[in-house]
Amino acid sequence: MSGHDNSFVVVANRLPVDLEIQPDGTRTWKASPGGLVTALSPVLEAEQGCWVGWPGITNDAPEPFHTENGVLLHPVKLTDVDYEGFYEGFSNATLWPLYHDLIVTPQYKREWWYSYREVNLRFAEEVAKVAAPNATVWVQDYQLQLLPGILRQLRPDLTIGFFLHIPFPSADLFLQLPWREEVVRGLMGADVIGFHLESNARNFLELATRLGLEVTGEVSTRDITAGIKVDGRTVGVGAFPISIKSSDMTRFSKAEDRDVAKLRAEFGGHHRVILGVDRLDYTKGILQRLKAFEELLESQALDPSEVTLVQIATPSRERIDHYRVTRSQVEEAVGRINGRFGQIGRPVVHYVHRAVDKDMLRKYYRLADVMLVTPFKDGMNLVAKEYVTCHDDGRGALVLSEFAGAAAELKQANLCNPFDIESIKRALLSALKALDDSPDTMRQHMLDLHAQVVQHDVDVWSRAFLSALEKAAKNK
Ligand code: ADQ
Repeated sequence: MSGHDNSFVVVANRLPVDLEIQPDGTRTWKASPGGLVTALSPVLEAEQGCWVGWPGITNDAPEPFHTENGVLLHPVKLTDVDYEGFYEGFSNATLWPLYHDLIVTPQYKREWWYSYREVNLRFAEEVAKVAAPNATVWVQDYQLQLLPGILRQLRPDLTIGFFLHIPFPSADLFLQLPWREEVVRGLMGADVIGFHLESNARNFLELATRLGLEVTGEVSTRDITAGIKVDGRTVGVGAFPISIKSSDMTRFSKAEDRDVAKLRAEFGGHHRVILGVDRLDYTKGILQRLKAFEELLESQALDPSEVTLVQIATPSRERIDHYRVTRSQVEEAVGRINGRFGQIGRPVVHYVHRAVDKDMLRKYYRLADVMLVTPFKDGMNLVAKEYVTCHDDGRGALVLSEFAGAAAELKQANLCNPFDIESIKRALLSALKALDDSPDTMRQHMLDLHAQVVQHDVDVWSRAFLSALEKAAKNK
């Protein structure tokens, strides 16, 4: 499947780069944040495909252009009104909380739904224009769930895959959605629908049954053995756990390891470094992990002269209320903990609120003795996979929420329940203690985690999905 002629098209809400206009009018492109871009960029580069998406600023859509890695980017214009209704509204204040098991209450607003419908139609029209005859189109994520259905009407020749990057909730929760039939009908336009986990896929099949559709087979991983019958065809449904391009992460040169040693010295030599890396999102449980750390300092289970917490948080969805509140709670907690336990010139929590470049991020992963990944709910969580990929040296420990999709694969992690502060505290303390008391066991755990991700990297994910899609296309 080679896409030079637009025979392979990926469509996602956002392009892999964001357009930024400087005060002097200069236009620059910057990598856009998040896990979807991390996972899909290598696939598009390998396929030399076309990527249709929003360029990250409103009211502007530059002409299509090629990236230096040979991917054709095809920008779709969104107005301020679209951005508010489709993106901030329906996608991120209705669907995001609903699909993350109501960590905050979803808002159901008709104007947002109309905007979601309209923008999905616009994306579909763009794709219908650019896709070659009989092309394969791979639609990404919750912002574009109506696209498969619209696209099938506009271009019945296309083979259409859909992948959901976030969890799919139980039918009981999903059925709250006032436009539930329309969303399911939209998804049913696909030939194959992929989720991260078998449990997500089973939730979807149960929903289909409850909406009166006929379901066949049982769900499996990296294959299509279950389906839903609709309009005389069968939509394949399966689990495809996403991953990262491990070759970008694994190998550390001597010079890089020297940089890591320097960083360690800056933190005070034998200090234990605990790390968090997240988009600043209320689903990621950043505040809970800070509170757990604070309580451990308070009870003197941790000594502030021996541990440092580094929290790197990328700005995200900053105009949405819950994100603003989360940011201010996190920043208040950082200030409070440093005020209580830090020394002048030696904070106990280091916090940055910006994106860090990948090379730097790798060094922090390599440095960290314990990685804290504590989301309340997460489709997969690539940060956990990135961390263990950086530890072919067998060093370090991963504290991982049971509610991250990654927990299904990363079984040797120190699992915790992020809703229970005591559980986060226990997992962190036992990871730190085990690093001292049973280094050989911890080393074996880390090497097993590392091998799991390296052997199931993003190529395994995309190949499995695309070959399932190809099979479905042949059987049409
Ligand atoms: P996200 O919610 O964005 O992804 P995640 O999977 O952890 O979450 O991916 C985040 C990505 O952003 C990682 O590649 C990480 O390195 C990068 N990142 C985070 N903070 C950063 C920082 N400060 N600077 C630079 N880079 C940073 C969504 C779903 C996940 C799912 C992915 C992929 O919510 O559950 O795993 O899509 O499907």
